[in-house]
Amino acid sequence: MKNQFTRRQFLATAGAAASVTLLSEPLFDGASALAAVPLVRRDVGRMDASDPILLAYRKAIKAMQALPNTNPLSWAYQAAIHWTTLPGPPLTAWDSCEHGTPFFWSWHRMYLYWFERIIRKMCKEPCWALPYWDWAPGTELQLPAPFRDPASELYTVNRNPAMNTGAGSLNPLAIDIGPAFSNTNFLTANSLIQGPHGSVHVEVGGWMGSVPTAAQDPIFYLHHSNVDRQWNLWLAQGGGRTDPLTNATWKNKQYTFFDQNGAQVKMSACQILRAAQQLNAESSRRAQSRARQLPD
Ligand SMILES: [Cu+2]
Repeated sequence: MKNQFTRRQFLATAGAAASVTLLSEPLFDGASALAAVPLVRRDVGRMDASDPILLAYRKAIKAMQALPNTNPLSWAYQAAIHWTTLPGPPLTAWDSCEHGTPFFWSWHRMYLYWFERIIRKMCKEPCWALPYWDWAPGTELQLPAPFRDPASELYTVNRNPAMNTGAGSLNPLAIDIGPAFSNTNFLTANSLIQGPHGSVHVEVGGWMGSVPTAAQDPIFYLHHSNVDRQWNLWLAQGGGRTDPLTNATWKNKQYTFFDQNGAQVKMSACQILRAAQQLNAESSRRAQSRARQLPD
């Protein structure tokens, strides 16, 4: 089962070593008067295929697919940062996903952080935010309909055919998030959530069913947007649930990504712990710069 998603654990290795530049701008802006225009990650189950967010995502995918694999902003390169089957020695940051480790939630949050910025740039929609696929027992068990249209950039034939026709749906028993949510220890919950997460991968199948190909499927990012949301929902339950801030290794281990300009950046978990505020800080910055660009 090497390279196949299972319900629990996936392989992981260190990413390729490389020299990188440090982030040059702060990630936290704090409150702003313009934060009244919040940037929100929305539920894809409440969107139809003509939703501007999905149209913009399609536009970005198309633009990224047109770039060569060696360009960090290309669809193939971004997917390869998770893991890849592309031939040749891995390029910077390829094959770096964390599964079966304490860094599962945090690494994937960093990955989405930069992916979201790249999509904004590629679709030229500064207020774009990644939707989430709210899979959980009793919610959205079918693959979201806009991802099942063969004419769309959101579609790939490389899935379980029944999921692609809409005839198939996720097995509620396999995607039970209850055990992860009821546990109050971060590292245990971070481990347990990988079970239902892996089941979604397996049941969507095709590219999604295998670590080296999973991130080529456009639904991957909405799936992980939901996993990311689950981290916040887990914390919001309280009862002693906290991020492991006393664990220096967990907080400070650095990973390499690329920003929206294709420049290497390093990031660690302690930089992405205020997800909602960071999304809104971004919105404020964008709104301000948009206002400055308006002709009158
Ligand atoms: Cu995953």
